[in-house]
Amino acid sequence: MMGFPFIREGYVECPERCRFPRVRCLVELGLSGLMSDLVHWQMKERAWRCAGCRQVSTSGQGLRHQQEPGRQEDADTHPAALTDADLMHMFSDITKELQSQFELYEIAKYYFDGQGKAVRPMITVLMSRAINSHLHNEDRLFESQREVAKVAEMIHTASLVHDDVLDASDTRRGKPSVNSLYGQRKAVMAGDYILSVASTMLARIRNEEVIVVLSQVLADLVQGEFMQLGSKENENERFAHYLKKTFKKTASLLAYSCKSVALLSGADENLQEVAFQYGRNVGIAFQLVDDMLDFVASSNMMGKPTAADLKLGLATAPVLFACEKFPELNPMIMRRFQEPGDVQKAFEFVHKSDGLEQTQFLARQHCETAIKVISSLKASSEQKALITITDKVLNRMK
Ligand code: GRG
Repeated sequence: MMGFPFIREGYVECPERCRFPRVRCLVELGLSGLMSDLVHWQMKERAWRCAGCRQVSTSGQGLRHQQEPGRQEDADTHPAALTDADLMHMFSDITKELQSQFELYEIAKYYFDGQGKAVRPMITVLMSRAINSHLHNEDRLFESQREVAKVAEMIHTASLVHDDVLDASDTRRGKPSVNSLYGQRKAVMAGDYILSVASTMLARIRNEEVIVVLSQVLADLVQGEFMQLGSKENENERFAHYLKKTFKKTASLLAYSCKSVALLSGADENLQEVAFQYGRNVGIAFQLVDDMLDFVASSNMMGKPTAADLKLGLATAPVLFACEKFPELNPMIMRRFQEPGDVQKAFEFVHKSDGLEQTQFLARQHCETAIKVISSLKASSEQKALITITDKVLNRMK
């Protein structure tokens, strides 16, 4: 039996009778186009996604709510609950935009399956409503701002597709990567195609400043990836190089998406800067935590192998901090952990040092700065949710 995958979404009563009554029910109505085996199909037949905690149960039962330690979940300021209605059609809207010649469409829509965390569109929508509320006393979301949220997710996804080609990664989000399924040529073209459709959607917003601002992200992504190819000989310059790369590769998209929706709300330069700095700081913290998780989270959680960065020859914050205690790491960094045993030794040095704690501390500092800047906005549920998100960024496990 061969068919096209359709995801039908609807809101139903939570099977656990939770206090977040809106539970998204995803019912997959066909086999994935890969002639995947029936077992896989049955596993994915029903997935319940709670709007409150975003916990997913693929069996359709046993949904569990997880509260963060020491934090009372409040439905009024919960980031996912606040953005779920705005983003509920995002993936189907994006896949509609991607309609094309059959195979290109299949490949391009592969990651728009609701399995990503959708952090960028969520923050973009929250920022839109927080600024609209601050400026106009109404938290209505403009259609153009919703488009920016979609474009942000598409740029992110295209960069993931290209990243997996460059790193020859076999898995992404716990499933086979696009390149492993379709080969690198088709994957590169699918990434290009997602970007080109995103560019058209951006142009359709018809705001020249937003086009300029979001185009900068594309240049930054490529420059950030390029910077990652080289390490600085001089140890003092290494951390600055790493932070600059981190901004370009990860934070730029969040920073400029936030700035774009501020622009679309009619924000002046100061307010645009507030939005930009919030996105920049949360984005840097997000990447620092990502780099830390590479040393602590299990492969299952991350959907990719652990110590993947070391294996790729990359010295991230935990290693750079660990160098202070273990200068033996310096030559390993310069040879990109290529000698036998380098990866294992570097991994151990990081765990024997305070590199992970220092990375966490730096991420926390960036989150505190993000909270400080966003606190200058008029209080609203969305402004509070933007503060809550910093906590989620710091405590995330995947
Ligand atoms: C095609 C625009 C374009 C760029 C090419 C390859 C490249 C240049 C840039 C790489 C950018 C990249 C992949 C940065 C990593 C950012 C990051 C931390 C990704 C993981 O984000 P999550 O955890 O992913 O939000 P999910 O799976 O939840 O969507």
